[in-house]
Amino acid sequence: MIDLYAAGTSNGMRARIALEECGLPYKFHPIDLAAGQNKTPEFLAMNPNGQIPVIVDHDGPGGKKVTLSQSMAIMVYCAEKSGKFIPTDPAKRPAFSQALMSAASDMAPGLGTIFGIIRSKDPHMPTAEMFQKRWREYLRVWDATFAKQKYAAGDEFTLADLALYAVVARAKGVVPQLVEGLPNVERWAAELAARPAIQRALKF
Ligand SMILES: N[C@@H](CCC(=O)N[C@@H](CS)C(=O)NCC(=O)O)C(=O)O
Repeated sequence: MIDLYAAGTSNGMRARIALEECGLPYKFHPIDLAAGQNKTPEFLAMNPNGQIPVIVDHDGPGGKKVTLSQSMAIMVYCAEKSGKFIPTDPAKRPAFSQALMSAASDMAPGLGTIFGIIRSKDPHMPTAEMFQKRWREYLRVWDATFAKQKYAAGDEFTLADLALYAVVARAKGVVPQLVEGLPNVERWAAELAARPAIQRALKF
């Protein structure tokens, strides 16, 4: 059994989507960030950064307990544990890594930066607009990619789709104009939104 500590942010969504899609049994512990439940001594013992998501797998490799933070590390852990969503064909791995890293290092931090600025007490709008323009440009490139191929890393559905979807779904929920008018992204996102595991995962 795996314990999941998360909230309904894009990083929290990623961890829960991975657990659901990989079919790993887990117990969900909602963490109220506004109430500071991520800064208690018990939580900091699991992740000294005081951030969600965290998983505790009581039956990790060798039967040992594994405590893990970082949404992408959790996604990869779940994929490896279940043997799903990572291409086994070495020829497909470079495109897979590229797509996964785009979701991890461009899309997710970019969205976090935009949210941080627009939710601040005195938002500096030129900076917000600069990051929104950059994020939108990343997504426009994704739209062109989805015009040529069905999934993020090619013709195979992978962890990169799941990682990217959490960010796109979260952006759509908070700043809908960031994702509007990109028909290929919309087609891809609609397919993922219809997956029962994703629907279960997003009920925070
Ligand atoms: N790189 C980390 C980022 C985690 C993160 O930023 N978590 C946010 C919610 S999305 C959080 O817990 N924020 C509360 C805080 O920093 O106090 C990951 O991918 O898991």
